[in-house]
Amino acid sequence: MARPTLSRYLVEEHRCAGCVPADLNFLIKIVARACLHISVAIGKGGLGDVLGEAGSDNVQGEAQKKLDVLSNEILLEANEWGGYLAAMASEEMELPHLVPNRFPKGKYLLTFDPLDGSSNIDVNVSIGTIFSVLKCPDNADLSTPEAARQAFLQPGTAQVAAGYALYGPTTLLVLSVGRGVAMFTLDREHGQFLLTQENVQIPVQTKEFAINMSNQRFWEAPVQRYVSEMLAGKEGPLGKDYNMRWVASMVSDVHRIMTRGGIFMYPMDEKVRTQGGKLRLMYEANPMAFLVEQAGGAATTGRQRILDIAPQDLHQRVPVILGSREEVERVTGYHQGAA
Ligand code: AHM
Ligand code: MG
Repeated sequence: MARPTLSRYLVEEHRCAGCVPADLNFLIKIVARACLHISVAIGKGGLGDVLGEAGSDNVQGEAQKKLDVLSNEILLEANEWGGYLAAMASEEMELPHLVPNRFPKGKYLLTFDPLDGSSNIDVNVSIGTIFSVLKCPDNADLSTPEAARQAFLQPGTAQVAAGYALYGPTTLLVLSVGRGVAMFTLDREHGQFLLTQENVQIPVQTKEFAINMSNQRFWEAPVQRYVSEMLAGKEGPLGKDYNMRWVASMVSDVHRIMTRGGIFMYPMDEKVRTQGGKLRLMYEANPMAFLVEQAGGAATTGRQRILDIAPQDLHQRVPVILGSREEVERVTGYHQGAA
């Protein structure tokens, strides 16, 4: 039997669980199409004018790559006319992008990191797009981009869908509409995403961890303890040998965990303390935490479930510890013990 397309998957999810209304279905398909276009742009590499610096900084003060800017534009243009969105927010824009008045407005909000893993763009290592969908509150003030910020400040538990596209040897779309996680592979010949795995489950235990070890001297005591116990291997208190991986593209590191388990940590450390952490809550931590929980894993800051955080700011940063449930619970327990 032919593999179901993304469109068919969404229709069937609606039919059996009612969780994908027509406008959400449309939204997800347009995001997927934008990801296909981003994938094509990335694939041009040195043959197109897509590599290198854009010559500008984003709101976080980070130098933007040409592909960061291009991916942001592709997502904005693709999504603003469809009538299902009220506004969009992105890592690359200080303020929300309101749907222009010439288009109808809808009931959803979309946030995204258009191209995650920017430091890997020019070295041909896998990168991705992360997105999250929220409902726009009925009484939201969308009169100006400044006012619209407030509408986005909802906890991760309010997400109605989240996903990522991974631009690797194959382009994948990994999606949850709140009933488990499904993976789709881009069929490049036909330009469509086909279902390749349903009901993704993250193994509860793991022997693989992902952390940027160069930050070791900045970590807090609970993470120091956990990593030193893992490094002690079979002879240590955890009684097993661990392996380490760090791609430095969150999408790739999370995808590995989705596929074969593991724990990913970008914890609080002294280098990032004043800004609250490294990764952004609204378009990195929340969508990934939603997907990981939907796949049976766990996601915390070490001190709190990520999806329960009440956001204070659109570009808020948080510590992130996610993946195989028992390992996340262990390191979260070390934080509680330390407190
Ligand atoms: P970006 O959105 O600007 O690419 O930054 C986020 C990335 C994550 O993908 C990755 O986990 C992390 O930053 C890597 O950070 P580091 O370079 O400190 O290891
Ligand atoms: Mg990012």
